[in-house]
Amino acid sequence: MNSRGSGQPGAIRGRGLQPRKLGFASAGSGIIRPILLGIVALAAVSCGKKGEAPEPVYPVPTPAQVNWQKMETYAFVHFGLNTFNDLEWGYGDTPAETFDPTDLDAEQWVRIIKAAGFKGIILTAKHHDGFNLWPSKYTEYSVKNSPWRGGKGDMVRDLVNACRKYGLKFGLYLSPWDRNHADYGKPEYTEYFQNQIQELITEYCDSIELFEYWFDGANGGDGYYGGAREKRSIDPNSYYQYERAVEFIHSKFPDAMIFGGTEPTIRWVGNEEGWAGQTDWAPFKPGDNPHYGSPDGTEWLPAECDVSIRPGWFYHPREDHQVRSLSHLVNIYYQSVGRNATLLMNFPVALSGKIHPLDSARIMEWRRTLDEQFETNLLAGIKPTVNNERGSGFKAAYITDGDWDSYWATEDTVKTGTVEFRFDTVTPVNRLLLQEYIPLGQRVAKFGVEYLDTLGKWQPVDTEDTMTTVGYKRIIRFGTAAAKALRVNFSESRGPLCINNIEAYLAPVLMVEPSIRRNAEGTVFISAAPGAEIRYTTDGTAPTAKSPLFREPFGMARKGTVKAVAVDPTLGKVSPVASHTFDIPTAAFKVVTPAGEKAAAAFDGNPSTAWYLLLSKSRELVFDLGGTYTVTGLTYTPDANRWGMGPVSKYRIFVDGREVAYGEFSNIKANPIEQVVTFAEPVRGSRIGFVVDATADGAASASFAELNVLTQ
Ligand code: FUL
Repeated sequence: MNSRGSGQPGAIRGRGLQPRKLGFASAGSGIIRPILLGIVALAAVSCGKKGEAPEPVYPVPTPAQVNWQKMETYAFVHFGLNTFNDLEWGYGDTPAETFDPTDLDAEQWVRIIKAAGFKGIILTAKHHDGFNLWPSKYTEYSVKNSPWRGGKGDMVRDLVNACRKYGLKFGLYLSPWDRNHADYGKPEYTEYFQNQIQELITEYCDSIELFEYWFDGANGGDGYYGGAREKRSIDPNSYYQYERAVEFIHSKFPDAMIFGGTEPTIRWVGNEEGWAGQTDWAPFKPGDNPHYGSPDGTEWLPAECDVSIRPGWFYHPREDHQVRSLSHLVNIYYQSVGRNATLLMNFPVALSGKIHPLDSARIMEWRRTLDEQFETNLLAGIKPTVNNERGSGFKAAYITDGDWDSYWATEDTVKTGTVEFRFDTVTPVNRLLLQEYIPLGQRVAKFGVEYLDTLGKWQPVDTEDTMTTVGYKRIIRFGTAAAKALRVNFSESRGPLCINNIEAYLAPVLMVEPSIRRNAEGTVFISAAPGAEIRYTTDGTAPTAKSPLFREPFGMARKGTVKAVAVDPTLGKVSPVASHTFDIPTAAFKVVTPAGEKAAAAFDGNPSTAWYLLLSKSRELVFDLGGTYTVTGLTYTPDANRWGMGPVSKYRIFVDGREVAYGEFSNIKANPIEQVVTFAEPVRGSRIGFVVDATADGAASASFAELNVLTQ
């Protein structure tokens, strides 16, 4: 999550998921309660079936943890002083007066988030900078001292009202670390922190269900601290008195999930990219890798994948072109919800106080795509055959009856099993969704999936997914199989199998246009969404589903245009056309100045790599073309990675020492994309000079992700 993690062995860096007091230590209600609840829940489960339900395989979830996991996806909103100061972590001295959204509309957030299928919203009520989005009675550093609505605004209240109006669950993020507060690090701050938790819970959540409280794990360090401007460190396990906070939260909202702190009921997955391990156990013990958990975990701590729809958590205009792609966001769904975790998707609310249109458009594309991919359950109503049944109360038919609480179970001595689904006709299929009945614990440790092909032979599905754990939900993607039947072989489990749901789908291939690139050697690479065929042309004509099939990278060390489409081989759908015009290959380019530099990353055809020109060494990059050409211009791409720097803003260009162009890339800081310079007239030459007169951010080095020449 961040470099400020506790860093202690076994602790979860940056999230403060400290080794929790295990067993029945005097941990207060924090630990005993979930276990007691879990036992009560199990009693209900086991008495509700004919015959005996399998013994639970501990640890097991509380009913509240089960209901939370059933939410599957919910939203994060980062909004505050950082938004108006282009920051991710405010130092604590940012003037409250800079908080001034022009058109704040929490209902717009809620409408978009609900329409995209998310079940709740967690708001950063106070981030590390200490600025409060509600007019707290405990501090002046809040919206009440901002120009927004003349100091009468209340962001938390607006969002609670919007959530209540549209039926969305509400969650609170309250950064324990406060870089503004003069008393941070002293006992007085702990009281302030506790008071604010109580203030938010009692005065804002009286009319809405609080589903999650988020204690950020970033802790301690340098900050403004009322003007002290110093470094302050604390022991998060004791200083914030999390047990006290959780006791209060659960006194009002017993089912609220706690993220972070010393009494968590869920765990951070361990990254900010939105993926859980392919093997992902909800059972967890201190020292486990949070991406995976472990089968001998002592507590039920399911993983939460938090990720932002853009590179940053807060809004930055320069990231408008970096909203995650549709295929990336779809992949995040499969790698979080499809791997026994939940997805907490962040929306950095823009300067207006609304979710940016690019973000809302992309997340609605995501929603439509997922609805398409999971439109028709091909196993609905099919009664599977199994190798073993525990009795009529746990029969195989429960796997496809659509009732989450009915499940197939094997006898106590049977920890492996095969479930077979027969189709009436040959059925194309490429997704399998499996669920375990987690109130009895997480069991499956390994499984396999086969299909009966048209020749009557069982074949393993063609997948890159590792088929180990299942848990609440596991979704396997595989090459479209023409199946007469499907078979799941559960080969390892921690106890008798308890499978409550299996579904299968034919997900259409994602019809996003392919990406085309060429490396320095002139080799062309084309990629598209999984399962797509790629059809392409190299003569500039528009490709169709009948154009040549792209099977492997091919050489094109010449000028030319490659066009490509993705084709769904089952449904015949064709994506929009991708097109890339390549000029002379860069393999022959040789850097002359700075001497000794190769600047390979500037000429490798891969915009995600970049070379930096140290301006104190040389303000000019001179390179030889390896031949004489009629040059008409060039293209320049700065380093556009999240922490990329040094985009060139002012430049001059020379051909064989003669200045042929100069100018500025005026919006390059906000939009660091490929820039095209066209010369007033074509120039014959063999040596290009690119002089950096300024970088947009004043960096000491200028970044070159790509540099190409345009020739006649
Ligand atoms: C991290 C914070 O430091 C980030 O700013 C962000 O709030 C993320 C969700 O959690 O610990």
